[in-house]
Amino acid sequence: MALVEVKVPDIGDFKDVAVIELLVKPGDTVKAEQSLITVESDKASMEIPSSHAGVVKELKVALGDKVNEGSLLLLLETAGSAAAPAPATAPAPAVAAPVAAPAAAAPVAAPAASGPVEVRVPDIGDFKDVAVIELLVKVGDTVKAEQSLITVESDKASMEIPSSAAGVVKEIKVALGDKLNQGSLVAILEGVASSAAPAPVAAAPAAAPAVAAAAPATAVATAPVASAVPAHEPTVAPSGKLPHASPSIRKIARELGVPLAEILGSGPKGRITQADLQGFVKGVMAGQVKTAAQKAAAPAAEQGGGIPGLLPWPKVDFAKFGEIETVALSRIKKISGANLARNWVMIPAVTYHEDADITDLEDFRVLVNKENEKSGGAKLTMLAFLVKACVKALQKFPEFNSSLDGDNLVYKKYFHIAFAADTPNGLMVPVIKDADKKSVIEIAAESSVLAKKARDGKLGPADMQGACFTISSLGGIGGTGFAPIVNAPEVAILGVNKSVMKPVWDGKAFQPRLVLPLSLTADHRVIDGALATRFNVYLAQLLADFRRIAL
Ligand code: CAO
Repeated sequence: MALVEVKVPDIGDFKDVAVIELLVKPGDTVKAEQSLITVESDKASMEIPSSHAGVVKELKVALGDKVNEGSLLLLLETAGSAAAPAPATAPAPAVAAPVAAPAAAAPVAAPAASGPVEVRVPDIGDFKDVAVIELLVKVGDTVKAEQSLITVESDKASMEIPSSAAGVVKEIKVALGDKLNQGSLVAILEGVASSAAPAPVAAAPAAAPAVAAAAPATAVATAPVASAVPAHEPTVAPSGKLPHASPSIRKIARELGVPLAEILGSGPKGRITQADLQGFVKGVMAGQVKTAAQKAAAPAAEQGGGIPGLLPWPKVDFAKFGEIETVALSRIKKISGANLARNWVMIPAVTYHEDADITDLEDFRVLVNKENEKSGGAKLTMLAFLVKACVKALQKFPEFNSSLDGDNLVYKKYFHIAFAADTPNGLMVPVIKDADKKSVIEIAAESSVLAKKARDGKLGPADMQGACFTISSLGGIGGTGFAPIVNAPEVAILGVNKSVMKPVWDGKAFQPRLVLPLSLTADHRVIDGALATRFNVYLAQLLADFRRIAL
């Protein structure tokens, strides 16, 4: 056993940076390069990693302390004297590398007093091909010099790229996912005033394990709830996770006293965006979300899921009864669980069943697909027909295209239809925007692209926002009916199972017909049983004779 002093490594020009987070405590076992504390200057925050593996014996810093290169952070008990991989003052490991080379960074955008100004990525050190993960401004925004324009991220760190000039954003030259390097063109400003290119602002490295789903997603079989939750909706992250957020977000959170660790990030890898922060604050203000501190202070009666009078969850020592294995719930499951529970408890939902005769529609689908096989056209899916038919039904019954907002009902005049997609990362719910303006073929092609993106973990938050109504199709798998949970703030969801040939009485004889089981769950506060059944009957009529869509 040897006692090792872990010190702040080379952090470039950063001086007197404040300790804003202690990520370990005495007794914790840490790996080499594991983050120990987070420090922050006015420009950047960064995590200081451990130079050794071992057990934390004593912390030598407290929150608020100012540290510099060489400051003693903690004493670590290591396995042996030879265990030290590098002295603490050796060059900083990559995660703490001062990628934000402060104002010394070479000016990249040519200063200009007026006229268009090109803003390019300044010197970002050794970082290459960093992906754009957030666009922080949009065309038409007025930005100040040094205001962050985009966030980029490598596998080690994220940083904000600031504007080299003040002005109005005329054009944004990058998109989410683009890979950038020093000198890459970011935006064109209508120049008002300019300065030398400021330094990029390094944010804390991605602390949470990479989650392929960029936005909230659900992994629960009966409802694609969380995945369709708009990114701004207040969602609470499991506590104990390191918040993954840019310095500016951290700063705002600190100023407002917002517990960042309790916010669920909807950005890539769970990054907390400004919208997430605002959504959380709004949620707390509206009493829809409780912080951990508020929950702890709540009376015992409220402990059962926040519902007065509900018993707490039973605590059972299962090991007393046989062998067990405990596996932590995935992040996606935790998120979706919270959303499902809320929707289940808060929505008086009823499921209505209907059979649709899709014999002719399926014949037509097969025929068109045969034709398209020769011409190489897109494959028509039953889902695409369902989307189109649902749009028509939503137009006829606008209550289904609404959302409750307190005592008001908000009717949407647009028709964005979400569909559940089963992926290796859990259930994702991409949204086909303006489905009313698209043909069935276009919807089929778009849903196939979105489903692929979902399976590849490439859906962005925008792909999953704004839904009016959701279709959950288990038709490719089987089943005869189910009761999907309404995906708040939507008011209804359509479940679909596998179509089967059934004998259907035509008044004279039984005929073999292909029957598609529909299960519509609706929020009874908005939609009563008669309306729901009318919707279902109409939907079944449309599917039975698709010519009705043209009426
Ligand atoms: N009845 C009978 N067969 C059906 C069918 C139905 N209702 N729906 C699809 N099929 C068939 C398809 O025609 C396809 O057959 P072929 O390969 O011979 O053409 C096969 O089943 C597989 O289809 P699919 O379901 O993979 O494709 P899709 O375009 O119809 O659906 C998608 C796309 C994304 C909805 C689907 O892949 C998926 O992920 N479904 C699961 C969704 C889910 O988990 N929902 C539960 C959420 S909890 O509420």
